[in-house]
Amino acid sequence: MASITPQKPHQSSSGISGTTIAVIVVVGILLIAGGLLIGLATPSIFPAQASAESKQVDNLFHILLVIGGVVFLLVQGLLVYSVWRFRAKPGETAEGITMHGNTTLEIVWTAIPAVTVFVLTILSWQVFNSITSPKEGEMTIKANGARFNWNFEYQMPLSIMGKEYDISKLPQAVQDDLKDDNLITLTSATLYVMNGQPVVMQMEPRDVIHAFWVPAFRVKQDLIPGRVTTVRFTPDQTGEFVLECAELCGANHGAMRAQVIVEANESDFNAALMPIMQKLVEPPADPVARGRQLLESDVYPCYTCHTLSALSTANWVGNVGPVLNGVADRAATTRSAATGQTPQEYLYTAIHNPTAYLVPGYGPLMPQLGIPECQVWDIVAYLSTQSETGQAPFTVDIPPQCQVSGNAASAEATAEATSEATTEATAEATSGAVEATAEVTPVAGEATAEATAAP
Ligand code: HEC
Ligand SMILES: [Cu+2]
Repeated sequence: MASITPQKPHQSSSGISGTTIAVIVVVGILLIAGGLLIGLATPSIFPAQASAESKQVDNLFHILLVIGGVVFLLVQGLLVYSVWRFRAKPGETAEGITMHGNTTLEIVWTAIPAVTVFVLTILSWQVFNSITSPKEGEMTIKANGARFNWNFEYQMPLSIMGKEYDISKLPQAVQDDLKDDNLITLTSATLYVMNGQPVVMQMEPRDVIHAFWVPAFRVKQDLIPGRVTTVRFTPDQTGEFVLECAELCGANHGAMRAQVIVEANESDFNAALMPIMQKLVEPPADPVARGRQLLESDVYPCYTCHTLSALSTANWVGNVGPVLNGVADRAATTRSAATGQTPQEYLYTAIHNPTAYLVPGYGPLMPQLGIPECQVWDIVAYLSTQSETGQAPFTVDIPPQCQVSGNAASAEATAEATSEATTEATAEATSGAVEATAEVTPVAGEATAEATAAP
């Protein structure tokens, strides 16, 4: 025991006795056992392991924790041992002994950490490479982060609705969206994914840096203004998890969360997105109702900055921007006087290009959210009803391309549907001068209809 203590500093390494070796071995075993114990005990406080990546990250973390545990016990053990072993005995007043270097010891305590760090580098690099590399058949989901919420964009075929539509009667915006790829862009405030389906998120912020973090998936990635960053994961457990912003981004950063729902299979996934598509393809004819529906969907972050009593049940209790109660009266009076705009123009600009005019007392904090034009008009229509009397003090002229006419869910079209599944159906939608050819991609086994445009 005494021989590992530096009482005989000139002792050569060849003079290590059998007892010393036994002590080193026993202490070594105790250290490793202690390290393993620390490594095993701590992760019980971890969140669920709900993705393929989470296993790899946790394994790596375990290895780090065990090594860290060994180092911790070694350093603290030596410290405690030395305090006890080399304490000043009663009556001892002499200086301590003088120590010189020990080459063997120095080589050993340099080599062991160097090898350890090298091995960890290789292990970390392997894990990093594996979780960031593209996976086969991965699904692309776009994510937008804006102070202080998230939204997610999906490209989905109309066929998830499970019924036929007369494409020429769909809202113009949906027809335009269908034109290029036959898919409809759905925007959701909840991140829906599928068990076992690899996902690549393509992410962009609307304002400052945010960070995508789903603790249960063990992946984290910054969203950087002016760039698209990606993060990949493969959920392997159904259930509900949390997405949090992991980059301090302003007053309500702590509220910048979203729900992540891992659906069991494709049909559950489609069913989850159906209500969102339904709002697009069968919107209420009244723009005020459409606007309200949109604001209540939490797809845009308005509620995190504004309070609006009429929508307080849909968490409109933010305190970063002006309270929007009575905003229609202000738009019709002080705001139009200050900007020289009509009330509807003022509201449109306040949402579409927020910094063009700043409400006195407020800074340029409201982001340009890239909201499609017709949706802005719907929001303007809804806000025009936010007056003292509850009556809109001015009318909002919804542009023709944003007006919603007939019911696109056509009973005739369903009746005409052929019962065999065809791979593609061509719908010739003639709308004014625009001729659109739409390909309808059916889900397996479903019939498609030939939708012919009304003249
Ligand atoms: C990050 C915080 C933030 C978000 C998100 C936000 N706003 Fe604002 N908003 C502000 C601030 C700050 C102002 C005042 C400064 C200005 O005029 O731009 C403001 C001003 C407004 C005004 C003018 C109010 C008035 O009294 O004239 C309207 C209308 C408005 N916002 C609507 C919206 C809508 C609709 C959304 C969602 C699509 C939204 N805001 C999202 C912070 C925000
Ligand atoms: Cu954030």
